[in-house]
Amino acid sequence: MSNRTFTMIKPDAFSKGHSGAIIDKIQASGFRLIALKLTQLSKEKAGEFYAVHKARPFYGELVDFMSSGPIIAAILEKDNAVADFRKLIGATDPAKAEEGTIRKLYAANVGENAIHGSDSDENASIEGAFFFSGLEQI
Ligand code: FUP
Repeated sequence: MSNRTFTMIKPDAFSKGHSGAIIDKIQASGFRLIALKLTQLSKEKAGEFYAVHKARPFYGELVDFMSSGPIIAAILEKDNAVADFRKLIGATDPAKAEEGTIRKLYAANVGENAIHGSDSDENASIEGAFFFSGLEQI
């Protein structure tokens, strides 16, 4: 699955009405939509998704934020998907993100940073399967 990545439009960007513009930008950058859904994470599910950050001081806020409202989860396909998508979304902290990146355009701060992008092929596969089943068919 090295040509696929996983993304979430986070509750901040969704509630501000940026989802359409963000999906446009993703598609205009050459990513194809493989799977997409509007959903909301429970606190428990958000905690599970971000379990790798459990020991970090921001974990509680991160779980509260990620379960605070609807998100859009999607699987995307493109050559070099993981690295190219990380470049498209920009640095975790929007203040450090390059001009034109999704976080620079739409994120308020490091906690509420508009969008998620998997950081490895392995995590793209794990995270996609967290939200979507039947992936072997698509
Ligand atoms: P990224 O891979 O860019 O999403 O960043 P990380 O995996 O390092 O962090 C995951 C999420 O934790 C971020 F999207 C937001 C949150 N976070 C904070 O709230 N504060 C921090 O200092 C770092 C991350």
